[in-house]
Amino acid sequence: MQELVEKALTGDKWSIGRLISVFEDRRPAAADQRGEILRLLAEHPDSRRGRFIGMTGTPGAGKSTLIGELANRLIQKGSAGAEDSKAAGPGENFSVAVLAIDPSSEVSGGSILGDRTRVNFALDEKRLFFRSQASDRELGGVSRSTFQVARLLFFLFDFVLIETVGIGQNEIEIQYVADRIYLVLQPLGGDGIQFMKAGIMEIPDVFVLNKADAADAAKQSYYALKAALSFVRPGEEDLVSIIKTSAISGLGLDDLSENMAASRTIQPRRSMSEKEIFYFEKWVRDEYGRVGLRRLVKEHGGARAYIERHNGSFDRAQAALLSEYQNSGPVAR
Ligand SMILES: Nc1nc2c(ncn2[C@@H]2O[C@H](COP(=O)(O)OP(=O)(O)O)[C@@H](O)[C@H]2O)c(=O)[nH]1
Ligand SMILES: [Mg+2]
Repeated sequence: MQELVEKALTGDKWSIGRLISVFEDRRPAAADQRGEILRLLAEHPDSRRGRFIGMTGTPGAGKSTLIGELANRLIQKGSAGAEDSKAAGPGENFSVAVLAIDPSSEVSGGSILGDRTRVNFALDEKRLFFRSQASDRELGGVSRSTFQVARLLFFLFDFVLIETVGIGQNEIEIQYVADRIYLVLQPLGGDGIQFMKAGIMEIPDVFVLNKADAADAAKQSYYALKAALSFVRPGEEDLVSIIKTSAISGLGLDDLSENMAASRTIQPRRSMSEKEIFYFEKWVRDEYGRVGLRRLVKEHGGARAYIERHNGSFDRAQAALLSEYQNSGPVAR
């Protein structure tokens, strides 16, 4: 394990893949292994404390294409260093992991969305890592193991870009893991109205108007977006960042990657332990339903108390609950 961790920290893709498989493993024994891996990483002088960046928006808006461009730009940049000792050291460049929630099962037929190849990464580039996960439709779009894998990548990369698809529950949920959220819109996509309905306009830190190579359409959409914002986030419409981009012509990509690089030094929205409490609860709900969650609250005072009782370790708490519920079933006695 020690050796895998050492190698993963150098960017070795095979080792990272091996570690990821432990974080995607749903068997009880894997929880202990995860705890051990994270402990080794947390103590290691070379480990990072990455920022989670959510890239969200309707299928076809250009998220994957933009992510490819952004990732390749971010690894050319270095951190300022001093104020953030756990980022790339001075003179060192950023490292970037992309976690794409694969949409291929999203739409029946699916073919228009089978787009994992759209991100062109040099395979031997150690500062870039790409992983796609199948989305779990019935569980609200985000894969069960997205958060698990994200908490591993947190220690290995300066940025973890998470691409989520569609609009609905999964888009709302991204706010619990992402430190900064970019909503990618395409001109005249009618997205504004859709997003207003779904309550998504409240969430993004930055709006990205992509495909601005269609200049007139982009201009119209810009004003439509401003109008929508003045309605949904009154008083904020001049404060929220709107960046026009074209992944094709390159317009705005430097601005967008600067904006993203700057997020390396912002305070995360939620601490890792807050995120863990949210996802622990979600995990109990997914795995054991409301009955299981009710028992957690009734017998143990809820997710926060349960994790605290297990030395503040998400993984120990998970292993403990798995064996507890396995022995008696999730129904409270
Ligand atoms: N004209 C134009 N097309 C774009 C732009 N960005 C992406 N596309 C195209 O839009 C389609 C969908 O892009 P994709 O990145 O897969 O969107 P995603 O579903 O949001 O990940 C592809 O055919 C891209 O080539 C852009 O800025 N301008
Ligand atoms: Mg995509």
